[in-house]
Amino acid sequence: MEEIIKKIKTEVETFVIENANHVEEFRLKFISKKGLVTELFEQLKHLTKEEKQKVGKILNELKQFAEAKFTEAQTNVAASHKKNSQAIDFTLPPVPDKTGNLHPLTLTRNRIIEIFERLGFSVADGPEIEDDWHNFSALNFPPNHPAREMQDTFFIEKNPEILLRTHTSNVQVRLMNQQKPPIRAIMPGRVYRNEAISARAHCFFHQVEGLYVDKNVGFADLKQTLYHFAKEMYGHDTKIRFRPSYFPFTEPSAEIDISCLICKGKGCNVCKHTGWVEIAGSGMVHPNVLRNCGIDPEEYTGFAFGMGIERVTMLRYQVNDLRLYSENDIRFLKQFKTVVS
Ligand code: 2U9
Repeated sequence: MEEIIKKIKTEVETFVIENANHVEEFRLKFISKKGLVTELFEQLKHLTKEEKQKVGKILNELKQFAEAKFTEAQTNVAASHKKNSQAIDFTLPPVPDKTGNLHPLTLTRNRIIEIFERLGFSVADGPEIEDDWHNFSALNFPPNHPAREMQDTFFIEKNPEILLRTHTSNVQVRLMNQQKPPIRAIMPGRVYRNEAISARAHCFFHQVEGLYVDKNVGFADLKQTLYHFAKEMYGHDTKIRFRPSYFPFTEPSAEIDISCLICKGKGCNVCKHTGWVEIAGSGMVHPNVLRNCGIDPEEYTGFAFGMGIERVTMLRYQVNDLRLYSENDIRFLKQFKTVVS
């Protein structure tokens, strides 16, 4: 009988179980009521007491061995069935698209760059931590001039000459120092102001400034360039107007308004019933600024402009709170998903 037990043990060991059918075949063959192992227990009654003790022990071991193999196979087959059915269940709803998207300010900045690049403007970059000269003095802000108060910023305590730039004009100063005209470039970047955070103000925001310096550059060039920009950015029926203004670094200076996109100039809450909304500041580069940057104002003239990217984005997408841009709220950000082919 020991020989038979040995033979059946080998059969149990070599029985290949790959699916639920095999599990059931194994159960029927070895451990069911009519299975081989159960049958061997029946045979025990024909043995002597001593033989029964000896053979019973190995038979019990065989039973435990077969049952353990059965339980393990049952678990494995169930797990692989679950895995396979998940992989091939085409009736399930599609897994939501988890790809990210560009920030609305990046979308606007890219669009602005696209428009100006087609007019021959290059893109220039410079430091956000700047010295007083490149941020203020070179731009014709004399020390203690009230215009500095309007652009209060964050200073480095150990050295008040170093500050966080209040506009990207520092890049223009650096560019003019490095390069001879003609210069035609735009400067997108982050800027800082000492402001309490609210829906309408923030301690940092983003700007795009532009500069065109060459021989015979006039106010008409400025007007036409920004008119073209407004039409490309806001639609071809957009109207534009220039209002006289003051900036230390330009003379003459003008604020630029476009006809309200919401009411098309009729008057609404967005344009405070004027029919116009402000989009940028601009002007002819002040001769002092050209001189400070090593350019002869008798030979060259230039125009410059600046706009807030948050403001352009607000008008584009009707965003009414500046804080939304930096809170990283996915419910806000995912609305700007663009289809990328
Ligand atoms: C140099 C010479 C001239 C850049 C200019 C403005 C007018 C302007 C504001 C728009 C909204 C800043 O973001 S904002 O708050 N900017 O009104 N910026 S002209 O003029 C320059 C710059 C550099 C060397």
